[in-house]
Amino acid sequence: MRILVINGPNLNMLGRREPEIYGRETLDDLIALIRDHAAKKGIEVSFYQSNHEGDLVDAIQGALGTADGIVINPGAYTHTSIALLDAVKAAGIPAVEVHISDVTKREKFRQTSYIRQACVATIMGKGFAGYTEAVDLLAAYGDGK
Ligand code: CA2
Repeated sequence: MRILVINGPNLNMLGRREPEIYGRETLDDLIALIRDHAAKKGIEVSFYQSNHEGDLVDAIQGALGTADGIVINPGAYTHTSIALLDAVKAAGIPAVEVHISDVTKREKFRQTSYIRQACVATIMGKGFAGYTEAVDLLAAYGDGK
């Protein structure tokens, strides 16, 4: 099982601003948490972060043939990007949408998710634990196939 974990715009700023929403831990801390969790389960994980929509599209397309599942926090592109939705559909790889915060309890503009309709599940409001839950979900999904 190989899982690609993708983080979108501004998630490289984790731990540096807005700790009341996103916590005090950094993107490197998040990567270490997922890496340790996956290693215990024998799951191969790789990581990608970009602030650029087209680069995220390229990363999703690049998962074809190299990953069996995608965990994606598209950041603010969740709420705007049909290109990311199309990329997940085109790749045809099971994907789980993750948000650190509970977007349902935030501003109205965060209530739309384009990518959601191409994802097998959405996990939100669980902090960094949402990513490890997504890894487990994809592993179980893969076993069921
Ligand atoms: O809750 C999430 O994970 C979000 O995907 C995070 C996005 C936001 O636009 C979505 O609505 C919900 C923003 C990521 C920004 O991350 C920052 C981290 C630290 C400091 C500033 C921004």
